Amino acid sequence: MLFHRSKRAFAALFALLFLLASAAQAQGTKLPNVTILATGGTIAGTGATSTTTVGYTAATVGVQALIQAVPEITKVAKVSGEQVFQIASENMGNEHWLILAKRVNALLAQPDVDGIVITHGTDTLEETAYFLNLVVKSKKPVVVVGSMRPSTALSADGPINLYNAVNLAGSPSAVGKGVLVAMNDQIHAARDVTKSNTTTTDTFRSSELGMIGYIQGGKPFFYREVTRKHTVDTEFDVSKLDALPQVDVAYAYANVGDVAVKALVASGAKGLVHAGVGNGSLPAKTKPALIAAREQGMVIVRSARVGQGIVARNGEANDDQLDFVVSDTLSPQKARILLMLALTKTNSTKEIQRMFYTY
Ligand code: DAS
Repeated sequence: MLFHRSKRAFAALFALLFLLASAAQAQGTKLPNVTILATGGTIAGTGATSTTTVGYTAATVGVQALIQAVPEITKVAKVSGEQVFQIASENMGNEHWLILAKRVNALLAQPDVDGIVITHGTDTLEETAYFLNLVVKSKKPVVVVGSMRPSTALSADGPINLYNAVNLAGSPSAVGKGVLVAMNDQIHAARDVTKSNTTTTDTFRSSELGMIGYIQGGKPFFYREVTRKHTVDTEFDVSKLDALPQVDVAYAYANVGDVAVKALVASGAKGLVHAGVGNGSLPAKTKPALIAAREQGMVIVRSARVGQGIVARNGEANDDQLDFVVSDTLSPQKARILLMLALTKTNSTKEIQRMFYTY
């Protein structure tokens, strides 16, 4: 009798241990839930032949086909896909950004979404990434990815870039890092990355400020943190916005006049970024138009076309006297994004300058 009881007790104990081991094993290999939001670009592009790496058509392959082309991603994440847009990113606009940002925030608020990958054209990828860096309200990873060769090309870089991006978006080490750009086995912070070459696969660079990590064998390795505020720490909220203020960029060069500045002012811009030569210098033929614009209430940001370095306040112009803002190290195209969002909060140049030293 005693033997039979102990036999039953042993069997029950074994069954319990087996269940616990299975649960632990399942927990240990629980795949992250990653949503892929597809917007178009070369990563979704097709060319006439396998050697067509320029002159292809961007934004033709749908999100499900992108996912099916890389079955390996189903081994590293539970992936779902949404086709948010299907455009070449030179056509990305403020209205697209607002739709995308609201969808990203809605998804990240769901407990069953661990991270998001956004497939995107490379031409304005850095701008979308920076915009999202300022308006996403979650610490969960958001990874923007593209490719320089269409999906039909020899050695297309899209599949491995997508595989890396999904791994990164599902990685706990990417939590709280801000919006990331994953290209060419590298991890870049949204604020400092830029497309630096028209066609090569290593085009995305963070140059002097440096990328923040690598992806090797599908695993992210981080080596630095960004110092500027992003995502949950920003003061910007687009959830109730249907439009963004018009902000444009005027480019400086030898012999430039004031035609472009005057035209942008006349078009109703609320803010103007001047992509100055050198340290954000203002050509004599342009300066009076910028001063007049400021006197009409436009906020003027002095940026620089050179690509690296700090635009010094009161350096090449008396910003205190002119009541101009300087862009710090932000490129003209990213200074435009921050100025647009700043103008949704304030017109105070003092406040806006603080924002340029904060984000
Ligand atoms: N036209 C480019 C774009 O969509 C193609 C690309 O590089 O993604 O940004």
